[in-house]
Amino acid sequence: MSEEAPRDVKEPMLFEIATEVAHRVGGIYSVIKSKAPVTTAEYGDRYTLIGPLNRQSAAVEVEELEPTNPAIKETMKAMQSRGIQMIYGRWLIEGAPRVLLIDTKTAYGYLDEWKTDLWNVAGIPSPPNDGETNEAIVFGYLVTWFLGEFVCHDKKKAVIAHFHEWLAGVGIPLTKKRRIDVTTIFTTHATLLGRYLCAGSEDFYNNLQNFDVDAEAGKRGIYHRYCIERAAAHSCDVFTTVSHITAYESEHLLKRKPDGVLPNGLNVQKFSAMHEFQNLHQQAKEKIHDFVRGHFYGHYNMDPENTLYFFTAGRYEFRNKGADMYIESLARLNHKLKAAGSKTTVVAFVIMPAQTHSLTVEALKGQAVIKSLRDTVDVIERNIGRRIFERSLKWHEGDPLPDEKELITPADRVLLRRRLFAMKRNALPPIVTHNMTNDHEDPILNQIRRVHLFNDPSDRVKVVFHPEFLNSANPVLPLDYDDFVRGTHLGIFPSYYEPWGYTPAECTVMGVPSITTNLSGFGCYMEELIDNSADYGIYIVDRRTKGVDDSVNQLSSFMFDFCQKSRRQRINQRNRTERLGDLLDWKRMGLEYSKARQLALRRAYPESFNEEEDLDFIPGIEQKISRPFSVPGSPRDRAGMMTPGDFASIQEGHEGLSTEDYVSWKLPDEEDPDEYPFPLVL
Ligand code: G6P
Ligand code: 1S3
Repeated sequence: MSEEAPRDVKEPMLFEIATEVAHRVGGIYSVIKSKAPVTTAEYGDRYTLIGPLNRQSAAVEVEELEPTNPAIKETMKAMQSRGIQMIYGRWLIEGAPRVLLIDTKTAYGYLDEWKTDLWNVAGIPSPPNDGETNEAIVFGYLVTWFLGEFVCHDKKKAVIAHFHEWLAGVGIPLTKKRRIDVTTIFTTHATLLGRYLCAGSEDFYNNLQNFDVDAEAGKRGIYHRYCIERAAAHSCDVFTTVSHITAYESEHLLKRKPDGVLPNGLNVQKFSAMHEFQNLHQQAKEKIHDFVRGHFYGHYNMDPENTLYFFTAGRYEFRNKGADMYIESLARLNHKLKAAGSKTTVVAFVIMPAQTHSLTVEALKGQAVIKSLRDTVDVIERNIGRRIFERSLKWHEGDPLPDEKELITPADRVLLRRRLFAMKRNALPPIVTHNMTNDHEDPILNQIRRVHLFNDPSDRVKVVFHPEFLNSANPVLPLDYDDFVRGTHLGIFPSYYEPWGYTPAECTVMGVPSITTNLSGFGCYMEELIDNSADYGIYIVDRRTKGVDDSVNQLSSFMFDFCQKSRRQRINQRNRTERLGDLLDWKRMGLEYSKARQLALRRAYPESFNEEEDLDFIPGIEQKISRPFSVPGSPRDRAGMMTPGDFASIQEGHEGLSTEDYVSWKLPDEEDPDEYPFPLVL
C-alpha cells in the first residue's frame, strides 16, 4: 500500500468490471445496465464501467467522448502508446454512465507471456485451446494494467474495483499480488461448478457439502476456470453473491463464505395513471391474439375471451431453467382441464434461443393467410358499408330497411370463399416457429414429443416454441420481450439452478403473476418477505423438500387453479402483483452495493475510519430505508428490513453469512383490494 497521504475514502473512484458492459450476453448485462441510474446518482463522474470491446454493440450502445478525468486520460494514453486500443464514452442508457471498452484483440501478442505469469504468480493453469479462458486472461491483465497505471496518476482518491463473475475475475488475484493500491469486490452471479453439476443428474442441494470440488471440476474439463473463480473469491477484499442460496453454494464450492448478498434490482416504471399497466396488458394481449390466430389457422377453435397465455423464457438450459418441468406440468394441466370439461384454452410459449436456420414457411404462411383474410374482410366490410350508405340516401318513408342478404354480393362471397379455402390445413399447427438446426435432438422438442402435446384440436393446452429472443421487427411474433410479457397472464420459471432469476422479477414489476421455485434467489427472497405470496401473484414451487413428481404436481395445480380464476380475480391479482415492484427497485436493492463498497474501503483503509464512526455510513446515500410505496392491499414491510442483505447485513466483524441471519418474518394477511375501477366488460 502507498506510504503517502492516505487516499480519500469519502469520495472514492469506482470501477465496475464485467464482460457484459455495453454488450448483451445474459443476466449480468441486465444487472449493470438497470443499476446504472442509482450508481451514477451516487458516484457521478467518479464511476466508470470497464469491459472488453465488442465493436458491433459499442457502435449502437456507446457514444465516444474524450475522458475529462486527467488520470483516466493519462492511463489510456500510456496503454495506447503500447498498442492497446480502447474506446471511452457514454453508455447510451438511463443514467448515462461512462464506459471504457478495451480491445482485447490488440493484446493477444502478450497472451503466452501472461499465461506463464498467471501460473507463476497464482498457480492457475490454462490449456491452450480454451478461447473463453484466454479472453478472460487477456482482459484480466489489461484491467490490472489499467488499475496499476491509474493509481499512479491519481494518488489522492481511494479506488474501488468491483468485478463481476469469473470471466472478469482474473484481475483480482493480480491486483492483490502486485499490491496495487485499490480495494476489490468480487460478485459471483452463479458458480461454475454449480451450473455444471445442476445441469447433470446430481442431487445438488442435498450433496453440496460433499462434492470433491477439484475432482468434479477436473471431470468436466473446467479445472482451470474453476481456479480463476476460486482465486477471485479468495483474493478479493469483499466477496459477494446475488442470493442466499448462491451464498450457501459458494461457501461449499468456492470454500469462502460470502461477506454479503447483493441482490438484483430493477428500475420500476411508475405510470402517472395508476392502472395504466392494465391497459397495456390488454393492448399487448391483442397482439398475441393476432399471432395465435395466424399460428393456429385451420384449427383455430379457441375463444380469445377464454384463452390464457402462459410462458417461460430465458437462457436455454433445459434442466437448470426448468423447461423439463414446465412441459411435463403442461401435459398434466392439459389432462386436468380436459377432465374438468374446461372451456379455457391455454397457449403456453417457450421463448428460449436455440440454434436455428430461419423462420419456418408454415409460421410465415400462417401470418400471411390471416392477413389476407383480414384484408378481404376489410374490403367486404367497406363494400357493405358503402351499399348501406347508398341505399340509405335513397330511402323514403315506408320503404323497407336494406335487406342484409342483398348487402353481401356474390362477388364478395367468391372472395371470401377463396380465403376460406386457403385456410384449409391438413397438418396440426406447428409447435416450433423456426427451422431448428438439430430438431430431432432438441431437448425441448423431445420433451414435447414425449408428453404428446401436439396442438391437437382436442387439447386444452397448446404449445408454441419460439427458439429466438423476441423483437418487434420479427414478421411472425412482432413484439419486444417486455410488451410480450405484459400481454401474457402467467410467467412460469420452475428453475432448478437460479442464483437470482430476473424473469419472474420482471413479470412482477410489470404486474404479471409468475411461478418460481424455492431454489431461485428471487423465490427465496419473496418467500421471506411475503406470507401469502400466491395471493400477490408469486407462486413458489417447492423443489427443495419435495420429489420431482410432487413438484410437477404442485406446479400443474398452481396452473390449474390459475385457470379457474375469473377475469375480475385476475385483474385484482395483477394489481397486487404490480405493487410488489417496490421491493425489487434498485433504489432499495442498490443499498447493498453501497454497503459492500463501504466494507471494501474499511478493509483496505482501516486507518481512514475512526472507531466511533457509524459502520453504516455510506456517502451520498440517504441512510434511512423508507417504507415501500404502500397503499391498502400492499404488503407491509418491517421497518429497516427490506433487502435480502438486511437478513445478513454486510458488516465488518461479521463472520459472513449464517442461517441465524435469516430472520423469517411474514406479512400480515390483507384484505383483497377492490379499488380497481370496474366499469368494464368483465
Ligand atoms: C386489463 C384491462 C381490461 C381487460 C383486462 C383483461 O385489466 O384494463 O380492460 O378487460 O385487462 O384481463 P385478462 O386477464 O382477461 O386478460
Ligand atoms: C446469472 O445469469 P443466468 O441466467 O445464467 O446471473 C443473473 C444476474 O445476476 C441471475 O439473475 C441468474 O439467476 C443467473 O443465472
